[in-house]
Amino acid sequence: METIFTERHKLRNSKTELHGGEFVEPFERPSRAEYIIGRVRDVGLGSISEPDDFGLDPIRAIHDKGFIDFLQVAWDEWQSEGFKGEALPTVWPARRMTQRIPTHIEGRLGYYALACETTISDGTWEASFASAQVALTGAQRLNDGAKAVFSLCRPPGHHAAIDMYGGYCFINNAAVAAQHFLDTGSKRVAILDVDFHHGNGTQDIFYERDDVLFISLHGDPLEAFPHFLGHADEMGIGVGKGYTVNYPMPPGTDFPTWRAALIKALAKIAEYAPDVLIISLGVDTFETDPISFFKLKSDDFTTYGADIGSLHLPTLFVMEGGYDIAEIGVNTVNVLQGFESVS
Ligand code: SP5
Ligand code: ZN
Repeated sequence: METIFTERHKLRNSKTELHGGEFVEPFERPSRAEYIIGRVRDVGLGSISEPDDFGLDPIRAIHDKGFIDFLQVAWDEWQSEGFKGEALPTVWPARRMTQRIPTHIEGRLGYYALACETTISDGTWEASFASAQVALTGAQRLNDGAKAVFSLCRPPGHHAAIDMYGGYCFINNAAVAAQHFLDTGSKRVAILDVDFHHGNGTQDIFYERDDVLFISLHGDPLEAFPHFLGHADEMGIGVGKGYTVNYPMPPGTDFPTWRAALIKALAKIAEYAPDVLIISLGVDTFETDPISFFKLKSDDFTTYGADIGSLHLPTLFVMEGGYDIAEIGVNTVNVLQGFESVS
């Protein structure tokens, strides 16, 4: 399997994450991608290629224009205020307040943020843009005939909504790839999100559409980030009704339970018969992930990779989360090797 990767991910190198009331080194850090690409090389998964440049249009096809404009200037405007730390919001358009977009950067941060653990720092836009190009290049490889491709995106994307960033995500790479498929001939796309966290951004983007089936397996939002989306009764609206499917699961969920949900999800995907399948691949379901509560072991990733491969669909793997950094390479590549073992 070919991997799409660029060192430009390192431009996202924020120094701070708000965690437990303290500023800590971010869990989402550059070494994550280095461990993954290292493992891709060690096992000889396949060739590693730089992304092509598809520009801003495919990103604007998913995200709000004002939001994308904001991401491009936020760090500079924040710095112009003379602030010493990284950019994060301190105020939101909360219940019974207006949704008018402020002019001051502090107000705009609150308007466009869905969470404040994620700071905006120098290079964040550049890395996010490059990450989207990695996803787009993987999608184009499938269009050109590849059976499966690994887009080693960083920063991740699945929490980024139409006009909101957060949860370490700025541009929704999987959604941008899905729209690219639709704009280049696909009629139906399925996105299966196996990251520990609910893919609230992807759900938001496709909630009223029937050309993208979105299925997510995740920690119950009553107990886990993003806390305000991802319940089992969210199923889409309008023509999108039935095209969003959520499998929230409780703390301590082990692989047999998780896999039972996966098998149900795979059956729904097979029934939908998409032209292409996108996997939002987060490995923060691992038993020793520092911020998550599922109990998957390294071998389980191989097993479920094979389960996904048994669908025999053209498949684009888009990297999302995973924070046990020492094991992130093994767990991620196990999924890809499991997938290949049945293809
Ligand atoms: C892409 C992705 O995986 N984003 C995840 C963002 C999660 N950010 C907030 C995490 C809050 C974690 N609280 C954990 C308490 C552990 N005891
Ligand atoms: Zn996650």
